[in-house]
Amino acid sequence: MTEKMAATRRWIFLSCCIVCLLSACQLSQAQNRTFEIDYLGNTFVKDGKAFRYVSGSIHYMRVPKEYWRDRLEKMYAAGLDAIQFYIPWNYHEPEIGQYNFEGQRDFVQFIKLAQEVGLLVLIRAGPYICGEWEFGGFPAWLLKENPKMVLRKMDPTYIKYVDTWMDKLLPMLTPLMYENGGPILMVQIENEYGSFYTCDHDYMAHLRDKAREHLGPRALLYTTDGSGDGFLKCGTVPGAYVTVDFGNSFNPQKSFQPQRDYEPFGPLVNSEFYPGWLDHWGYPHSTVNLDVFSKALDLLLDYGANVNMYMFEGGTNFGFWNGANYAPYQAVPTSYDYDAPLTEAGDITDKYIAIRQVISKYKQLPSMPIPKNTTKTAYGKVEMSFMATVQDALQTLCPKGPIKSQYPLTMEAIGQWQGFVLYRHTLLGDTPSEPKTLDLSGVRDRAYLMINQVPQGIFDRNGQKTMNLTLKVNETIDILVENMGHIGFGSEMNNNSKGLISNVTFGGSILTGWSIFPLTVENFKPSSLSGIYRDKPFRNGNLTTPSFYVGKLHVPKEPSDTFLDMSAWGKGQNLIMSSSMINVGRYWPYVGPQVRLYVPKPFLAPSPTINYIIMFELEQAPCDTADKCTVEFVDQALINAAPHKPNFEREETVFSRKRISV
Ligand code: 6GJ
Repeated sequence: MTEKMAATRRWIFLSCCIVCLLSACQLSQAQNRTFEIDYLGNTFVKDGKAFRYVSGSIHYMRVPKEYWRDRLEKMYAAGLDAIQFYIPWNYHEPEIGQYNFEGQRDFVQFIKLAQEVGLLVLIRAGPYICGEWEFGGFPAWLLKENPKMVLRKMDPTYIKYVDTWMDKLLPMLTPLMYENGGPILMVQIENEYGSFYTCDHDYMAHLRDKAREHLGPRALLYTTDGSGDGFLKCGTVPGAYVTVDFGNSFNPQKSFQPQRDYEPFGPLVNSEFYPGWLDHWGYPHSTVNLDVFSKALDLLLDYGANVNMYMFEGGTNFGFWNGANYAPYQAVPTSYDYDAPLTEAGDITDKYIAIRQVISKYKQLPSMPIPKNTTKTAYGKVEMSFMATVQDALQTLCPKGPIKSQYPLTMEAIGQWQGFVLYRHTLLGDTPSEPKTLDLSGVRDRAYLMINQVPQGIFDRNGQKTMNLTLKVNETIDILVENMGHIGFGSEMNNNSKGLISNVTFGGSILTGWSIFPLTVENFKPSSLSGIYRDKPFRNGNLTTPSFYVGKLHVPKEPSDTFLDMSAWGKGQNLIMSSSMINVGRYWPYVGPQVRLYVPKPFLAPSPTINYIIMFELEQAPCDTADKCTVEFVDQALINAAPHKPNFEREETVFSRKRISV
């Protein structure tokens, strides 16, 4: 054997020894990592020592990934032990069997980052997550598979997709469990199941067994329900630790009594203690009193409870991920600020400072300084120019062309899970000369009626659903329908189809023969359509044809966060095309309470790249004169503007307007 061969053999042997030694160390480390419940001691036990956590909710899907570390470090600096967050099914399986865990969707990276920062993790794995997230996390393609599917029970057509998703998701969590060296302490199954009418104990047992199958025999599972025996009787399942949620209470003993009814021993846990609350379009911004909250938090910690603050950092609903609640239908704005201790832009608030002070009474705060707020820049006004009506852009927005159907089809039936669909009908045959009633009672959720591209009025599931007008032969009737977000809470989740969910009638007769265009607004390209067809949209009173407007923003070498003020505009979707196309979110300033959109630094590119600001304006663009056709980038948020007239009241005036034809 040559000297070289001997040296190689020695090197290989040495390497094997090192690998074995490291594995043994990791194994012994993992064997020493335990997270359990001491029922007699009424406490969690981590690595053999009593452990109480104070955690905060943050949603990775609502914070630009470039800012994940910034927010996590701020949460750690506040004195939190852990974070808690949902994993939305629809965010990771956008189409059946197609998965996306990359970039903004890389929750494994988010978990590892949390561990790196020094935070433990509580996972809320669903499949249902609520959270004011689109459809409570359910993929809308479930409604294509079976529009009559009953969610959240052992419905075979539902549970087979749940199993496939859980078989994909849960193995991704196993190596990240605390006992395996990761930061995950516990995994929640379902979400407030006791609040849902199906109350299927077999379903909860099925989810528990599925979680146990993948996470192993020692993983701690938990459930969360409203703090009431009525909720817990359906929301709990043996083998998953019972936790509750409730808001600002000055009587922890009373508030925790329902949990004690189901867990007579073990740690007390409030999994959703609310420093703030959610908003809905058209309703005042929700706030929670600082002093009341601080006192209630202090009482909880003094009582020895484990507490998760929902939300600690809300973030924002980029794109179409806003959810909705029902009673009546109420969609959630783009901002998910939640009056949280960290604003949607990650800024420190007085609530953050108060929480840090309260926590400091019960534990040593980390020595790290509180990270600074990010810079916000007012980039000023941007002149916008009309580019194209939605009809002009149809080829771009719907490259595959329309689906032909005798009757209108729902969005789900044509495979459109979010956003917009244009329904087109050309009037044939003789038509009544006098005005007749056009009935769009099946509108889900808002519709913009155009005839030969001239806007005629707005229909809303909460407001006007009919309109009297005359129609003439060969006129093109376009109905642009907007999905404002699938309902994510309550029994109406089972009645959640979008688009036109029933036939359109005119004078009592059903209109048949439709061309249905599913639209992808992110397909719009600023350069592709400029001035090809016309130099302005059609106008009817204060309504303009749903159209695209584009402006250019140049930012210096180092961009920063900013806020888009579009208060002179009506309602629509904002997109920014810089180094990529970003769907920033919905705007609806005249309804409020949100009037400005948070535009985080990662959405902008430095000069010489041009940041194309794209407004898909559905109702009224302020663009009769160039000096008014602007948007403005400012350095402060505005999410608590007093709502103007409720949107459908405003539309009454529109319907009284006489039709014009061109
Ligand atoms: C929690 O229950 C939920 O677990 N909660 C709400 N529930 C729905 C009530 C509708 C009127 S609203 C705020 C929170 C979050 O949605 C959380 O995900």
